[in-house]
Amino acid sequence: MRITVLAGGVGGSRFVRGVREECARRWPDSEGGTEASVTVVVNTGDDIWLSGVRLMPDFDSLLYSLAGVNDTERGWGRAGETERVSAELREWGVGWPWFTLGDLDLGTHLARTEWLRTGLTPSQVGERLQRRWPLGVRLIPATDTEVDTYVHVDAADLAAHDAEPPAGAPTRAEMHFQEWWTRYRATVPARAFRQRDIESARPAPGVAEAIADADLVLVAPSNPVVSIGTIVSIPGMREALAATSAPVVGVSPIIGGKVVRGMADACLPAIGVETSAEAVGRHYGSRRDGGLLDAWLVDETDAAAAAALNADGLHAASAPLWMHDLDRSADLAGAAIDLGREAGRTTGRTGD
Ligand code: FO1
Repeated sequence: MRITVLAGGVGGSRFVRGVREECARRWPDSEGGTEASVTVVVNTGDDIWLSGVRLMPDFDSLLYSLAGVNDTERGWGRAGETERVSAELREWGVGWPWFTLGDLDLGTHLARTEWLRTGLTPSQVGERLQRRWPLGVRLIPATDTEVDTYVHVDAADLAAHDAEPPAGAPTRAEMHFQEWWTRYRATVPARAFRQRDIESARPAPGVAEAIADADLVLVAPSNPVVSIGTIVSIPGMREALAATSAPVVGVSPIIGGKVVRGMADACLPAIGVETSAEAVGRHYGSRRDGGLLDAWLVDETDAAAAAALNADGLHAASAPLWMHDLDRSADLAGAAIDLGREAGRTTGRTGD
């Protein structure tokens, strides 16, 4: 069984741990792992150069979480972290005072930056990083091109947070996604999201094959705008998803009109999509209408959305989406795998 998952960071990490666990239950190997192969195509739109190092937050969230060395409270960074270097950087005025680079985390960024400087690509660096811990799944950055996300805001909205802009200042401002999220906590209304150089990006080596050869493609409950949106905006990605014989099953990141984690509700208005399981399902669209999905999984509290979507030709079902613990995450992954089987039967795409 070959499963390919499109995922961002925090929501994606919990979901991918569930997929790995459920695969070990359904297709066990002799070492307590799984014979199934799971490939995760990881969002790179959150990536940033900061304090002289390259950060890949969503990749690192998945790496640390799947390796079991992640800080489970904060949802990012390493467990048992210290911040001595970060305090020194603040003293020197290097980097962002509102953005903490932990000492262990800096080890990862320094290793990545060194390997990039010797000429390795981000996907080759990713392959090196995951050699250290046997994750049981393969992580691939969605593209080897730097496609950092910038957020466009109105200068007037920004002024509400900062000093008065000088007279004649432009009415529009833009900032890196990480500043919008970590400094302003997504409270400055986002008017648009733009990934730098995305038009010249291509899926990283192995990504198109992982989609083409999959028996099932899963779209994790990650941010539909800046995570899943970035991945599918990479030229060639939508074509690969349209062409695969595998069913494509998405999991809603919105439950009962509320975002599960992160800031999807602060991103969706910028693309004119309501914060609901139904609206995001319609936004992704059904594959036979040129969209992404063969099926869409919503929470039981959104069962009415499933009925409405089924009536409109998008195969939808409901299941418990809250990933309170590993068991619940595995159950959710199982529901998505079963929905893929069902969808495969109706669309004739079974991935085999
Ligand atoms: N998020 C924060 O809210 N504050 C931070 O200081 C912060 C530091 C940080 C350092 C490395 C890294 O990989 C992630 C970090 N994050 C921080 C989380 C990051 O903004 C998120 O992981 C995603 O980019 C947003 O989904």
